[in-house]
Amino acid sequence: MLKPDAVENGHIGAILEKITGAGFKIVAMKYTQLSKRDAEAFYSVHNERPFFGELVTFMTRGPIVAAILEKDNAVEDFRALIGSTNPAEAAEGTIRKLFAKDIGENAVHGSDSDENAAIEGAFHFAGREIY
Ligand code: 3AN
Repeated sequence: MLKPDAVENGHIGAILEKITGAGFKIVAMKYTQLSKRDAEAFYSVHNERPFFGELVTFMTRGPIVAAILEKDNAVEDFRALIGSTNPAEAAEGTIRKLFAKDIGENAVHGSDSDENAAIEGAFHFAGREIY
């Protein structure tokens, strides 16, 4: 997902260019906005964390871009491309270093495993929207 901060700041095009330039193929994509219920479900693994309310408020405050990306070693390579969760700790040239403000508003989400990528892809897309 390109998160609400990335959309608000006009970074959709630049971030997608980094993603496709790194060899990822976009197999599904949409511009949408999460409801409170959507965000609570998507981030349910974090529902005991102190920042959960803040995370849900942020993720629902404006539109996002959701996408499914395909590449060999996609999960690991995408996490390398986006950089650390906290942009202050992200490597130079990573998407979060370039486009994110702080650990809460960090521009992009990437799945942390193939299993979660399948769950998260199905959260956003019907089978006929995946090419
Ligand atoms: P990542 O997105 O890099 O996998 P996670 O899974 O540790 O990071 O965190 C999920 C989301 O929760 C992050 N994308 C981030 O926006 C948010 N988050 C993590 N830690 C904090 C924090 N200390 N304060 C506010 N938001 C946080």
